[in-house]
Amino acid sequence: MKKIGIIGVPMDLGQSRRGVDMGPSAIRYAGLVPLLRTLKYDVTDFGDINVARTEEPKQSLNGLKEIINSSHMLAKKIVHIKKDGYLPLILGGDHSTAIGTIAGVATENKELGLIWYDAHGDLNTKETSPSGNIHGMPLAVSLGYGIKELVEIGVKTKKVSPDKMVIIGARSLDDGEKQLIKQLRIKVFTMHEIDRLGMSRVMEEAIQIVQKGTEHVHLSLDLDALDPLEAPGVGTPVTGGLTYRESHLAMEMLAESNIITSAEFVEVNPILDEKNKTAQIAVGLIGSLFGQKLL
Ligand code: HAR
Ligand code: MN
Ligand code: MN
Ligand code: MN
Repeated sequence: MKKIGIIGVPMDLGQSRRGVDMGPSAIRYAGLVPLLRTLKYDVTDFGDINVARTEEPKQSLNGLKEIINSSHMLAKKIVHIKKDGYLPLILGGDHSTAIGTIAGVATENKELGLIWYDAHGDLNTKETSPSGNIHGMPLAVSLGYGIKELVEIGVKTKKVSPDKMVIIGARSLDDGEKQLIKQLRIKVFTMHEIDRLGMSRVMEEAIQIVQKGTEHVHLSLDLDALDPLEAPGVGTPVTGGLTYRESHLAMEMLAESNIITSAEFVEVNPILDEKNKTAQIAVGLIGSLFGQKLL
């Protein structure tokens, strides 16, 4: 039986709206573990990373120290459960949690494929960020750009190569992010490409790119990739997003391709949600990712 190890990261210091720290609880309450067990997985919930609490007023690079610490803890925990044969499934928390997740799943000698499913690029550095919020920076950090203490977490500084990753669902990119995308030639399926090609073709192309020459593929799914009409419980909603069905199709195609070796679901904010709807969507998507079928 395949083993899945769940780790929660109750982190809300990477952005300015409180409540996303309750995301891991909301996703658990929406029935994650029982669902994975009906899908015949051996599931262990390893609980939450101990994220430092602070009620300090928000400033630029708020929470940096705490994010560095919790990212180290998360990366270490992931390395440990991977050694024990678990597929790591991380529950956020804001997207700054991806810094620790990717540091934990990236290994020294094997290249990591990466799917970044998000309305945003999260490719800012301290210099390009319009907000100073660290949840807008984790993809840049994983590519080796940004604050040194964050880039240096884990076994190597550059965890992902630009040619082994894709961004899906982007519709809010800052100027500095656009520049980095062009400079590194990152493949971005914006909403425009998804409208034109359809999700089926986009996923076929994405799977080709991320699995080339790799044995590890990580999915980083930010719930704000979905349209806020369907998934309202997120801190930085952007209209014109992916539908529920497109997102399920994407997960179903990943399940069929059998390439995913780790995943994270982030940015669920129960305070902004409607009756835990967004957490329920997250659980449904996780179900599809792990092989749940309609028939
Ligand atoms: N790009 C903006 C910034 O850097 C907004 C980032 C919002 N990020 C997330 N993660 N919700 O995708 O501040
Ligand atoms: Mn052990
Ligand atoms: Mn994000
Ligand atoms: Mn986002």
